[in-house]
Amino acid sequence: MIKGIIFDLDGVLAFSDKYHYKAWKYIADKEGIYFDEIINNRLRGVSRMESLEIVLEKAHKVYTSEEKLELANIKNNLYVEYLDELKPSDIHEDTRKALEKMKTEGLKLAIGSSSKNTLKILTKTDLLKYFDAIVDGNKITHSKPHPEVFIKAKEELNLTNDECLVIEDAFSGIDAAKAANIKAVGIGDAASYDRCDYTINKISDILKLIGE
Ligand code: B16
Ligand code: MG
Repeated sequence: MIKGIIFDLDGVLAFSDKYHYKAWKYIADKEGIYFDEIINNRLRGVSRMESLEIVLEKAHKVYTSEEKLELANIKNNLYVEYLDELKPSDIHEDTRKALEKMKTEGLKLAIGSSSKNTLKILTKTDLLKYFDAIVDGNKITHSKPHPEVFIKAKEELNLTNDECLVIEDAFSGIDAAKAANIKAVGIGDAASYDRCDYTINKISDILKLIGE
């Protein structure tokens, strides 16, 4: 029986993924590096520094560690500026209603995100109040596809693997859920991934999936 849902954040609950794209595109253009939506999809769920390594794959020069750190900082400052635009109405009505219903039904809810900006996103969008546990990029050593983030979220909810579902938009996130031995639900970009246990179109579909 499912007692808890572990949500990825960027690209699942909040559409902050579009801001990640804009900020990385700025870095790529500034450095004269080719970057498109397909490359961007590989950054989903992956940590900031690992994302930068993927962006730099198409670079024409080798970057020092200091240069990489500087680029990552510029990207993050820009991204955080974009996040200032986030507001509660940016969350899809279906998502907010589904979260309300999940709370009423007594389900435990957690965030399992690679982002170090999780708290800012949850605060700006007024989502913080729904969550019993938040495991984010500040609490983990290894980012997705490593299972650490979901194992910690499950532990913080005090539930077993079989009692949880992970909701993800990233291939790396689906791999992380499978590595944690938790059933993986794909949405958005990840819905085309054959490792998903289930796929959904919108957050309220989870309620149907678990028979609530
Ligand atoms: P930050 P998620 C991930 O969040 C994003 O999908 C990924 O694109 C980003 O690089 C990563 O967080 C780190 O984010 O730079 O804000 O720490 O999808 O796991 O919620
Ligand atoms: Mg995501």
